[in-house]
Amino acid sequence: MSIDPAALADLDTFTIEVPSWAYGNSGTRFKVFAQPGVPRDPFEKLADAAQVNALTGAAPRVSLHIPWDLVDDFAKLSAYAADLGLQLGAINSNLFQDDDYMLGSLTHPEKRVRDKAIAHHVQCIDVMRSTGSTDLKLWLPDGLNYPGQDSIRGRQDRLADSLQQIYAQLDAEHRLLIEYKFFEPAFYTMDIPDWGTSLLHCLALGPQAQVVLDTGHHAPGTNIEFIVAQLLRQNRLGAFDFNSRFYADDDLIVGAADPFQLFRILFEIVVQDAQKPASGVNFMLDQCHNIEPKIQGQIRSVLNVQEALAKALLVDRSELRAAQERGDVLGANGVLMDAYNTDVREALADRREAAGLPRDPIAAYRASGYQEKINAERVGGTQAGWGA
Ligand code: AOS
Ligand code: ZN
Ligand code: ZN
Repeated sequence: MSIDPAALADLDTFTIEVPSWAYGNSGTRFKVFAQPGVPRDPFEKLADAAQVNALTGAAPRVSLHIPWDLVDDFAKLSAYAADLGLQLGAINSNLFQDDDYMLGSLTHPEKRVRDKAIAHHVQCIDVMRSTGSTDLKLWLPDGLNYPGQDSIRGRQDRLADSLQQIYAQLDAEHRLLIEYKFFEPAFYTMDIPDWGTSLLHCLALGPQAQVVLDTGHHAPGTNIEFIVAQLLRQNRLGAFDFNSRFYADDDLIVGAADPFQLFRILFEIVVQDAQKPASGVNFMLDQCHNIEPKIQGQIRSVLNVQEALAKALLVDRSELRAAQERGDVLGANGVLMDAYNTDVREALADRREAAGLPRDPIAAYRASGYQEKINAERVGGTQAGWGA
């Protein structure tokens, strides 16, 4: 398939939000492999994120995590981000690392614990007012390990009440992004296990509540692009947490495990024009680079999403619709596969060169000397919090 550069125009305005925690040391429950040069504070995380944006031109926002990224002066952090050409993005709350939350946070049987978890989100909303962030991302690790441990229904009722109290604190420009996950850290039930539960709570809360789809949070074989189409149709897809999985919530580089699935997901985005900024969908990464070099892993991730989107934009939509309408099964599938099997890398390199960016951002990073510099300067880098 030949590539009409005009077909890729939407890539000019398509941006990806990177997570601060991807730059710090992290690991699994078995081991955190510390790497040289990792950031010692949120300012250094932003300096690393600035490399990704400078070399790709497509990653201008950085998600923060509270408490991992707590600083005394968020206005100063925000100004530092602006100096680097960055913007502070979604604020992620943390309901999974406080001893009080062992049996749940927003769903806990004790009101004291629920109030503590709600207050944490009020703190996050205060941070948003300082950083200018508009997205509060809530991942609920609550759940049960054993049947009978607690009331499934009771936890939903308590969750609805807690979420309503958080939602009431939002400013008009804020969104509450509610993420789901089908297992882990709980193994019998999660209290927000699937997109349906997240959507039900969002619908009960109001229009400022939307669903976060983490691509690593589904049972094997789940058709994720169907969920994307359905949530977009309801105007309730707030954001992605992009990553790759082979077995569970592996948090590997997006597109590395199944680039065809990433293409199909982004095609459903393109079908409903959600790749455009006006859609409000926040395309975020949520990955932990345990054995990969951190900054290069982020660059690779941004490039993988761009490549998948470019292929989705190349689908001949009129030919596809005609084949679908005449019931031409193989013809319609062939239209999609023609786009997926198109090598877009040179066309994307041409676009980067025309924009004054390096054709090969990873090679440019490796040649930049930045990694050697931070390896020499930084000693005692922080952990992201994962696997800590
Ligand atoms: C955890 O599995 C979820 O993917 C969370 O979205 C994420 O890792 C967390 O928000 C980090 O702050
Ligand atoms: Zn996530
Ligand atoms: Zn996850």
